[in-house]
Amino acid sequence: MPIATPGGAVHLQMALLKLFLGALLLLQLVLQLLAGAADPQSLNCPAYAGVPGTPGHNGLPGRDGRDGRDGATGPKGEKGEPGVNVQGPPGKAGPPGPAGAKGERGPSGLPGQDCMSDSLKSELQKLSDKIALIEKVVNFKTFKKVGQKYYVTDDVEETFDKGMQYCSSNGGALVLPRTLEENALLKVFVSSAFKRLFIRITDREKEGEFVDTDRKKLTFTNWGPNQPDNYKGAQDCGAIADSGLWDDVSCDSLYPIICEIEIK
Ligand SMILES: [Ca+2]
Ligand SMILES: [Ca+2]
Repeated sequence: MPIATPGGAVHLQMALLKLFLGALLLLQLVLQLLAGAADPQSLNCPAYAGVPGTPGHNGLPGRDGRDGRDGATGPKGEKGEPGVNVQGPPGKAGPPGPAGAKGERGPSGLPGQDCMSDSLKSELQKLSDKIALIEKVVNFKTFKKVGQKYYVTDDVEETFDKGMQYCSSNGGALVLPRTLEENALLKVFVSSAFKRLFIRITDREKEGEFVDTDRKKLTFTNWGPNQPDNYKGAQDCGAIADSGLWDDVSCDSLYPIICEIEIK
């Protein structure tokens, strides 16, 4: 037995080292088996991962993604510098200025075109004339309608000729009854003081032949008994009494004047 020699001691140390390394390998194997029992899939994996390979090359860039949603509105930017030689939009209209001085009168224009028909103008003129006459009628103290005529009076007392003028200037004529009805109506104007009033007939042209002042023959008369008698040779104008009967009287007598105004 070479155990007690120095060379034998070296061989013993080497043998113990191999035994220790073998124990370590055995221990590692046992530990791997225990780990494999906990993860059955690892039984098929190699027990040693090996040395890591070299990194692969970078792949090709991916496709562009879709556009994202609009972000929030950013803060207002700073005011820009004023433009150079660029005109901006017109500003708001200012308040109206003070009125200017009145201009001079312009020249007269051409006469306007008359677009109213002659018949319409005629109707308007008739209407205007009627209104004017009715205004005159109602201005009299007393007026009474007789057909298309009005008997009017302001209790004026005049001679025959002045009475004729008075009625004419008022748009009418001295009265002359042409029917018994008109005659009856006219007598109510006769005042008790005068007992008579003038009617528009005369025989100045030919004594005893009474006509109206237009020299037209009378179509209606209502003479009293023995009239006209041309009393004292000085009765050339007609009158009507309160009885309604006619008489010839002096043209210079003063009697109430009744006018008739015809409204056609
Ligand atoms: Ca006479
Ligand atoms: Ca008489």
